[in-house]
Amino acid sequence: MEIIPAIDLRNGRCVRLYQGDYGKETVFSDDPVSMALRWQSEGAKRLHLIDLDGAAKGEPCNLDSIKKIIAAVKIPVQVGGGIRSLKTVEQLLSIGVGRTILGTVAVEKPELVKKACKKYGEQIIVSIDAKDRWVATRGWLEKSKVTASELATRMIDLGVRRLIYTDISRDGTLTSPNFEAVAELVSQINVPIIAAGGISSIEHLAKLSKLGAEGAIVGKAIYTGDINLKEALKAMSRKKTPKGLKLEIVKFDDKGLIPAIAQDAKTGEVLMVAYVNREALEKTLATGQAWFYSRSRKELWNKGATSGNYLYVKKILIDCDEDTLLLKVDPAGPACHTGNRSCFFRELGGLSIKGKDTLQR
Ligand code: AMZ
Repeated sequence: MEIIPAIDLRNGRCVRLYQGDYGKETVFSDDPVSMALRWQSEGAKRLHLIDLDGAAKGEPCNLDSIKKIIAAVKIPVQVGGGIRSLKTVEQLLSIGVGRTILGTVAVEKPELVKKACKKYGEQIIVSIDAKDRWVATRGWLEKSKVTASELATRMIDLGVRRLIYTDISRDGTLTSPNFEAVAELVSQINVPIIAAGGISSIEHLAKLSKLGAEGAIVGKAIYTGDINLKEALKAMSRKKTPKGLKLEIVKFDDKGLIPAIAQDAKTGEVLMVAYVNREALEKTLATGQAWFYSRSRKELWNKGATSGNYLYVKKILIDCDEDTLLLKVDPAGPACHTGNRSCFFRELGGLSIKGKDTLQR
């Protein structure tokens, strides 16, 4: 399970609120960039940035801090708070935000969520922030007439690929997460769920992982020291999937994809390169046949389902920086759709032989 440190921004500072109450604020740093660098140096693979002024005002107010954080860190960031138009989504994506988080518009302008998902896919997350079952909006200052579970179903119907669920009564309280609500959502909804609110120990993280949460947002606990981020990341990465691949370490890009090279397990010949998303990888693990994700058709494909030229996967390796997979395969026939054994059957011209000679060691 992914652990995502939160940086809540208010007036350019890094703060935490108690149950989202703007009157109950603790300032943890005047320098959000140094906080971001700290969480990155402790091993975080992603940051969760919330523009609290933006959430209350209805438009981004801490863009400067967000830009500075993006420029300073190497890891992707997801940003929420005040994103109420497609234009704002685009503005944030254009400055390097990996994923945008929509809250209020999920209740007030669902058609905008639909459009955004159609255009930006995995780069759109909907945050469902609930207090006593009811979803809150506009900086959590307003209560809607929709329950978390109803909103979740509506959002999936609109094409939302990932949800964050926050229990407002527990947020910033260092008590415990709302495990029941997370379990209910995970069983009800078939997209990844990231849990937030009240997480204050490694045991809480372990339990959320067991319930099937894809990720957990940790806020106050890492600022107070109740959770040591480094230790938590270490503890959670120990969990292995049945076949030994640590899915947690796989760095899917912001479209949820990672390139996978297929190599003949016997001859070492490189056969093809394609992309996989989490679902394709899980299907590969479950079936032993290679599954990929087609970026042009925007769907999963089982290699060989049409041609009969399946790739039977013997082993999956991940590279040193965890952003490329190597599938050692036993091909049932030619891997390339042209009928060639490998997709790499053409030599690209232009490399001068003279250059090759002079470059020889
Ligand atoms: O703490 C709060 N009062 C608060 C908060 N953390 N209010 C909103 N938010 C977060 C939501 C979500 O990630 O959890 O802001 C985002 C939603 O913002 P908007 O502007 O889309 O409703």
